[in-house]
Amino acid sequence: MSKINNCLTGLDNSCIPVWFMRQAGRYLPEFRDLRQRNQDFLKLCLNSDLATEITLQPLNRFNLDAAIIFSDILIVPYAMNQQIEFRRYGGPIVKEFNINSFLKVNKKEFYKKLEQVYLAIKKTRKKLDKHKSLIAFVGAPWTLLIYLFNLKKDGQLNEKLLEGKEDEIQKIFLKLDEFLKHHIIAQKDAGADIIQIFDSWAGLIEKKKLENYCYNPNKSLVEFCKKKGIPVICFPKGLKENYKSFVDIVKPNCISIDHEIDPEWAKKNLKNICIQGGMDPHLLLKDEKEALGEVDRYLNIFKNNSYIFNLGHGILPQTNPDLIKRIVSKIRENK
Ligand code: 1CP
Repeated sequence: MSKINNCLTGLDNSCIPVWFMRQAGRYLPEFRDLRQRNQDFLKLCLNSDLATEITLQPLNRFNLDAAIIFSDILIVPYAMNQQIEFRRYGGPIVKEFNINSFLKVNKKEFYKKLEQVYLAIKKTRKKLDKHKSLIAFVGAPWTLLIYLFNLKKDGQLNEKLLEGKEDEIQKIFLKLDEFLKHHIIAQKDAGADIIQIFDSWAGLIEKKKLENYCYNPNKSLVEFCKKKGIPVICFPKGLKENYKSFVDIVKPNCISIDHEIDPEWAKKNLKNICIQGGMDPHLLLKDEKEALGEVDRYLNIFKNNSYIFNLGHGILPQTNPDLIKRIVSKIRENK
């Protein structure tokens, strides 16, 4: 059993495992090099050999406890008949969401469109040390809706686009729930050990809609994972003090905190659960001493907890890979 799986299931809290969100990505020269030669991001995700190679790039450099499969949360809407454009800057967009083709999605065709993702998981699992976890993931329905409806404008919610769409949203959420579960189980069957659910835009939901748009959809996916025996990590980014209700209601095996959450508050308020992450990725752009000091702070606060070291969001492209190496060494020395 891997260290992270032991940590998630409460079997062993004697060590602090480590991995990073966006550990495969633009801060690595070998990724930039490969990306330069492969301009189409979607094709890259759907090429099992290249996706395997990218997934393993950070593990070839650093002594991490997990690989996270190189893919994207928007691969699911893609397989649900939507046209996705991965822009070089500004992130991905869905070109004219087509609800008819979305609701008509066929399970067999869905799997067929994603077969390279499952093959990449299979190939990665084969090459990965058996003590290391392979993390697969899905986007939560709300975060996917952000892209389906193009709801985000300069980091803010364009609320007008949601007006009068309650019924449509419920239909979309139901369909997403069904197909996200198909994607979860297919990733598990291909060899993934853990599922992380990214609700990266949970912070944009108004409080009275949290139950419908965040807690309930996450809970349905978490209960499914638990029923299937798959350890599950949730990352409802931006929820602030509502992280507590999220944990109480959704009950994942592990909760990934973002960098707005005070780790002392998390330790006190997020009970009976493994905690992951928290450190501000921007601190990795400052001087090394300050960054390593902050790593120490997290290790100290969570020394008697079930804790997985990670950041409060993905590694930024400007990060120096040598610093990642030093952080990993520091965590290894911390017995
Ligand atoms: O141009 C490039 O090289 C592409 C940049 C990139 C990468 C490396 C994108 C476009 N996606 C990815 C891979 C990716 N996406 C992974 C790989 C595994 C790893 O972490 O190493 C994962 C887990 C994701 C998940 C993802 N995609 C999320 C959830 C996590 C998060 O960052 O909050 C989200 C919101 C996306 C959408 C997306 N895809 C790509 C970008 C730049 C974005 C964010 C855009 C935005 O801010 O709206």
